[in-house]
Amino acid sequence: MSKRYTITAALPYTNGPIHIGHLAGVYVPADIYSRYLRLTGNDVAFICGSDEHGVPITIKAKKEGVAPQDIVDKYHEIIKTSFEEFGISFDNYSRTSAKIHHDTASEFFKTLYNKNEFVEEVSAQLYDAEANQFLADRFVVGTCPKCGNEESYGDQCENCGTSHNATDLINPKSAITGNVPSLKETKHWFLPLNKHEEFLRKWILEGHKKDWKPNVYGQVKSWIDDGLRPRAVTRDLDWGIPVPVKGGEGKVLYVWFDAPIGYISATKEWAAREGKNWEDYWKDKDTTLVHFIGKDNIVFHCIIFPAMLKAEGSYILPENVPANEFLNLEGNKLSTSKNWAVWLPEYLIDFPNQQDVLRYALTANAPETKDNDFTWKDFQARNNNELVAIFGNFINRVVVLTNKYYEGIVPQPTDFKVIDEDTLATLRAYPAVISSSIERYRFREASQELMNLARLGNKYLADEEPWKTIKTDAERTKTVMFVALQIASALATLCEPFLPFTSKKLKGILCHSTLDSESTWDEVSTRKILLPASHQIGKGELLFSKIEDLEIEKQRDKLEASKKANEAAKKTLEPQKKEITFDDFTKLDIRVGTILEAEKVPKTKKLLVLKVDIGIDTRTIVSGIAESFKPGDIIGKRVTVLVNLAPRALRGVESQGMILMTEDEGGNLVFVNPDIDNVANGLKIS
Ligand code: B3M
Ligand code: ZN
Repeated sequence: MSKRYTITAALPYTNGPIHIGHLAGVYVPADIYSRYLRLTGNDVAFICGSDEHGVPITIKAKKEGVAPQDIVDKYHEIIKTSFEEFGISFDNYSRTSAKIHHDTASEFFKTLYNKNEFVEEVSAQLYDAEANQFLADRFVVGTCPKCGNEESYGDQCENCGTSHNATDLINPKSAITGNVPSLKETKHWFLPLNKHEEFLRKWILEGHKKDWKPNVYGQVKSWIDDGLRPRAVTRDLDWGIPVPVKGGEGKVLYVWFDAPIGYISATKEWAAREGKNWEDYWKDKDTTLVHFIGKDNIVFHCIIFPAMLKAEGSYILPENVPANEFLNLEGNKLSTSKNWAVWLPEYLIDFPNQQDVLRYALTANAPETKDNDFTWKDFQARNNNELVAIFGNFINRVVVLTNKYYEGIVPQPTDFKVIDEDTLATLRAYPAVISSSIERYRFREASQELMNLARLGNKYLADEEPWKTIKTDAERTKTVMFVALQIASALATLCEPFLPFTSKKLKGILCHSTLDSESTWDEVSTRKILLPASHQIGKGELLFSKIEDLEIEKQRDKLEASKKANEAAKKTLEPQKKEITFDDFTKLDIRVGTILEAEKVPKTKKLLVLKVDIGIDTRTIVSGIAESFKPGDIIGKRVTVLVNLAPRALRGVESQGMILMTEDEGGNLVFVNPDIDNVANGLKIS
């Protein structure tokens, strides 16, 4: 029975191109699912678009010295084009800078505001006085209060997935200047998640225990069990959707408030274009809503967005959120900023017309239940040993022999033996087998079942040996080739969600379009005959070709090069700071000194307490260098000291200055010291 589905795929941030991690985690499974639903006769809106707000984009723009709009325009085009070329069959790929989205998100905010669903509160937020800016989200890094990861962002820890408020971070530091932020009061609107806790508990913990993936359910449960707190949904930033209510001047919506609404605005845009009613896809209880996301997005899609939808009141909630785990690359975490990735646009150039190879390799090795590793060797093996040796080989034999023996005309079968009947019966079971895996979001398993169908074909040919019987038993050969052609036709239909380009090519070879009617997914089970006798098929054409070692080596060299470039980039220099006057400079009192004593500050990892002779006196300085130097090794070291820095207490010890440090080639801390020894302590640096 035809049903209506709204399928969403996480909106990628437009701060870089798409890589294999995004594809394996979100877009390939979402595309398989959507294509499958369409093939089985459902009404599908497969929705995505660019996520163009948020701090990562501002940071990228700052780094490149351009406006955020330039960054999003550039990557929106790159991402959209590469998805199209890769065969991701979105019904609409929109963007959150579109007017329709700004309007939709503003309206949504106003509705919640008018319903009193927000808590308005003035609170102290992290502020970087030098940058003259509040430090929201990725503008601040610090230690995660939950797992201790020292590089957690203000809104989320990428290590443990926890989402928190920036003020929860331990030892926060500005990502802009590196400064320790101060606190400054500012007004924000908070979504009181605590108010929705009961509903979330019932809806997910009681309602979806069985059908949600254990990794998703487990994460959600632990958050709810920890107790939900209000989350700010506005920010003091200048890039984003302006807060549309009084008092919101100069503030924007939190990117995670506006981005999921992007699914709704993209659906509206599509519906207007197609003459449909968007509300059918978001407000009709009979519509099934499914969000495809990566595991770092779980809290936003399972807790925050549903709470927003619930608070608004007129929307349906997701039926499932089949989040994947992460894909690593050759043993290391994928990273846009570290350029450790296989980028989709580059893949499309390096492997022209081989979209399906990557689709298959990523599906067969999808990180569905745990993090997985992509290796170029595995990619090569999936292609050479499965796509070429099993699928391609079977099709090639069937097509070549049909052309050779019967000039491409499907022969009339005669007597079916048990093996023929059994093979056809097994074939007819495949749609249900593959469906069952897909409907449970087990795409790896589904792809393996598809390959098993090709294996069935190969085994059948190997057992029946038509190339031998053609010399001895013409009638038997006809039946065997007829059966083999039915398998080929079934493969053409059933591979479509996974290998859409191959499906198209294969349907072309088998001339599906000249059939009275092509069998649907379900009819592969129910129709007795998929390719009738007398049907003319076309000439053979290779579906897949072997990938040689050389090509794989090239890709590995590329990764090696990006590793080196990344290391070099680490050493690229920070841009010059804001100009200062000579007077500013003369305020600094920097002198030569000698370290006389050094000791670890108890219970700290990084801190040493030093006694330093700076000529005018001997003073105590606490320095964060304990991970780089043993106390005993630095006694007697000549150092350069900023001596008139206001004293401050670090772990209960008053520090009366700062030792100047820099890094060597390998990124290790080193002292900045006079280059000859006979410089007296206390001499000023000028
Ligand atoms: N832009 C986050 C990400 O790429 C993101 C998803 C938004 S979905 C509404 O991880
Ligand atoms: Zn953490």
